[in-house]
Parts: sequence; structure tokens; C-alpha cells
Amino acid sequence: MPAPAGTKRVRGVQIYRPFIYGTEAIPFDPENRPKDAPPDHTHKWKVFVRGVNNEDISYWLRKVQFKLHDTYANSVRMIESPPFEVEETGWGEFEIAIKFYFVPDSTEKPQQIWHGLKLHPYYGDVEQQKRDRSMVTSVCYEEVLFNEPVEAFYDLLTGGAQVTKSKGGKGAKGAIKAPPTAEIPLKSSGANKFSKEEENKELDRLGEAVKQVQKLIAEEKTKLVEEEAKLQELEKTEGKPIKKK
Ligand code: SLL
Repeated sequence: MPAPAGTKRVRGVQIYRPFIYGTEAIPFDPENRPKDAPPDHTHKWKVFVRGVNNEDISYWLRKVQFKLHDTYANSVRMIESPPFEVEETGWGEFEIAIKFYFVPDSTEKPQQIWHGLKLHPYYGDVEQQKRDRSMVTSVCYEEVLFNEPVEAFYDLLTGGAQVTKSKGGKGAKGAIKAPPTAEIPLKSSGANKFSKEEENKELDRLGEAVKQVQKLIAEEKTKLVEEEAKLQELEKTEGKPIKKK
């Protein structure tokens, strides 16, 4: 019997789509607190899910639910369209549950991840960042993997991301469709640090670290051989040590 319409899967195919998610937080300026913020709140923050280079991901991601700490009124926030983000103020850090709902054509079940909201600097020159009231970011790269997508979703994923450039400017003629891509950008730009360039730098760093570890292992081995030789010499002249019970 043929599979019912919309449930036939493209066998042997896996399609992944990259995205980034995370938080940004900035302490209030005591001289200029937001007027509507409760008195115990200390920071303004945002949690978001977006394309790696801010490209449109709504052709596969239908909506996103952010589950905040129970101390927040209406702690479950469903964001029905991009930008998939929630802006809030608060005083404490907590884990945010981020639930992804895929487009109906996908027939995929929702998936959930967790992310820790960071309000306080946690790496680098922490004291300086506190003095500067710098923005604290905690952003992760992730890929969602669609295993054997149903045909309609496969077409959607491979047929064209609905990227539209409607802003004026030279040569802009309404909507320009860009092909869908799972490629990360070649180079980092101000707002985006997830790129091939950074990936290669990380690979170089790992390569260097492996070399360093191999060097240390070789040094330790040489030391061990020397110590063993010394021990054998001593055993020859002094005899074997008597083992104590
Ligand atoms: C802690 N585990 O105890 C954390 C909880 C709660 C954060 C942090 C304010 C909510 C509101 C807020 O920042 N809650 O009152 O609107 O540190």
C-alpha cells in the first residue's frame, strides 16, 4: 500500500540546518534605569534563536517557545514569527528552555534545548568588563538534523530560502531569492563569529595543542627511561629494595 500523502520520506537523506542561539545581557546604568523596570531588577537581557549570519530560518522553523524562570509573569513565551527572541529585565541567571516548532510540512516533532542566561561576565577580564558595564554574551552554534525528511519538507529545504531584500539601493529590484544553504559564512563579520575562518583557526589551535601534548609525552617518556636506568644501576650496586608489608 502506498504511504499516505505527506508522510513519504526521502530515504537515505539527512539534511542539516545551522542556527545560533543564546543570550545577551547588559547591566542597567544606575543613572538611567528603565522607568518601568521593577526596583530589584539589575539587567536588561535578550534570548534569541537566529540564522548564523542572521539569514532567514523561518522557512524551516515555524515558531519558538522560550520558557523563562517561574519568577517571571507569563513565563512561557511563544514567538510566532521572526525575530525569534524575548527581551526582558531581571536580577538573576537561570536556564531557559528553548523549544523549536518546525513548519507543518515537515511533520517533525518539536525539539527542545536549554541555555543558561548569563548576566555577569564569566571569562576574560571580568573586573574590567564590570567596570565598563560591557554586554555579556553567551551564544552557541548548533545544527538541527532532519533525518529522512518527508518529501514536501525535502522540497522546502532544498527549493529556496525565502530571503527577500526589499530595501532600496543600487540594483535592488524587489525580492531576490537566495538558494537555501547550510554553509556557514567564509569570514567573520562584526555581528557573527561563526565562520569557516574561525573554524580553521580553531583547527589550527587544536593542531598546536596536539603537538604540545605529544612533546610533553615524549619528554615524560625520556624522563621515565632515565629513571628506570638509574633504578637498575642502584639495584646492581645496592640490591633490590626490601618490600615492606
Ligand atoms: C537564582 N536560580 O536564584 C536563580 C533564579 C530568577 C530570575 C533567578 C526576575 C523575575 C521577576 C528574575 O530575574 N528572576 O521578578 O520579574 O538566582
